[in-house]
Amino acid sequence: MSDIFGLERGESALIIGLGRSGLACVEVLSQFGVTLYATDEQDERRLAEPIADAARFGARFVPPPELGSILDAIDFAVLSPGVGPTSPVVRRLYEFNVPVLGEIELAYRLCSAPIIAVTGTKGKSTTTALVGHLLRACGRDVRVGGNIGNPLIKEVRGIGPDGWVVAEVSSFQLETIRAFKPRVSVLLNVSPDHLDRYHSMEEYAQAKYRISANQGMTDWFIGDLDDPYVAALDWRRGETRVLARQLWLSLERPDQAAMYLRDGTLIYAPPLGDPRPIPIAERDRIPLQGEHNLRNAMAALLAALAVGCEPSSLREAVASFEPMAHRLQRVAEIDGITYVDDSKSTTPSSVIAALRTYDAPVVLIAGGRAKGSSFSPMLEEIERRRLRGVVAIGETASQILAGLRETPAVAASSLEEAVDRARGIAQSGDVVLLSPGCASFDMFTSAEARGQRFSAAVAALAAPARA
Ligand code: UMA
Repeated sequence: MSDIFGLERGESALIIGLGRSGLACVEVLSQFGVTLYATDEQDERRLAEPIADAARFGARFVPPPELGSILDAIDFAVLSPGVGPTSPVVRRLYEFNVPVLGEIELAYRLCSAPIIAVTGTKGKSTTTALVGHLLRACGRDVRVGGNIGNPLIKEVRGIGPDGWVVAEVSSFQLETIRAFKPRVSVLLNVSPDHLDRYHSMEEYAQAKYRISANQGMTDWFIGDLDDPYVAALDWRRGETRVLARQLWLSLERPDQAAMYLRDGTLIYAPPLGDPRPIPIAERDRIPLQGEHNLRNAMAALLAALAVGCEPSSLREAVASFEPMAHRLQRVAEIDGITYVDDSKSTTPSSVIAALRTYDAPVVLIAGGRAKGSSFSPMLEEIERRRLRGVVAIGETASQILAGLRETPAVAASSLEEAVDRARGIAQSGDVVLLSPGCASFDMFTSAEARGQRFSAAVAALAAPARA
């Protein structure tokens, strides 16, 4: 690119991956008069629809084996987050020294509003949505996008410097940032995930740390002091990687935190100006369940405070937040049994967080496609908490069954059968919890589709009782 912060008519770009991010880039770049090519490593016969969508914006599809014919003419390439750095197409681009950017980086370069970026293994979407909600309630013009589902590049268009963009960013997206410099970065937690893409936890954590890589001393970094991978960035340890001003939340070390819990109330200790602690909100009025969600709320509140929201307006704002679908979402109570959809739980550690939310006996429905994380901590938690039972589904069902000694566990070949079996095991007062701890792609098109099927199966349980 001739100017790293601009796009010039007549430049040529290759879009890699024709999913949501790729198609959004095609649409936006077409408005800048960029000559567009697109490629995708999936079987071309299954790409008819996205190829046609891209063509509507003038992008020509080039199958990966034919890329050699255009690479000399490409000024830059835009990589979809799902395409890993070792993919054959990406290696090819590196050989030709073509600059490779991610969609987040491109969005940043086209954005005139300051950005609040949120990452972490768990809780990213809830925190991102809550930050957006808090800022809106405080009267700000806000756009929310990124890994949460709607590509950021489509949200940053049409918002001015007085507005705010709240971006959920994944480790995949952070791999390909260059200049991306959020005004506020939030790192919630780092626990094993995507170890089918990263060689080690260290490598995964390094990708997450990139969220603050370009921040300066007038920016803000928000982190959870109780998470060892995040706390490793604390300036008090002599760590100098994060230049931004740091705001820490903690439930364990209130004396070192800018936000902590005291007698059921979240307290803010301002790092600048009058240092007297300010009560922000009572724990009971935050409509999110579980300790992990309390931490998400604390991070979101710190982000809102960092950008100047009045403490007094945040109390009501946080209380009016509506929890997101497929995240510990209570979908029904039938015969005294509560059914909870936590389909967005795709790592073993999010299953642990979900189990810790409930005091009542739980029947857990878990399993799906593994993402490289060890199941041991999750299985230990299941045994330790003496669950009423486990119904295992998907590709990892036999692995889950084999790992349990004390807990009654059965397999089911469909989600409908799993719900039926869970109903048979559960007693009045119990919770039937779908918290798979795995990706959904072995049985469903997405975690959302899995959650919807769960709700439908639960609704079907209720139907005969109504008839
Ligand atoms: N493809 C290749 N080669 C590959 C892999 C994929 O050509 O090696 C092609 C596929 O054939 C497909 C396209 O790339 O046509 C898909 O691209 P993608 O996987 O990047 O998916 P998008 O639809 O663009 O969605 C992405 C994010 N997906 C991933 O990071 C895997 C979405 O996050 C995000 O919501 C969306 O951009 C908008 O920003 C989803 C996700 O699972 C929710 N994220 C992971 C997570 O949360 O753990 C990181």
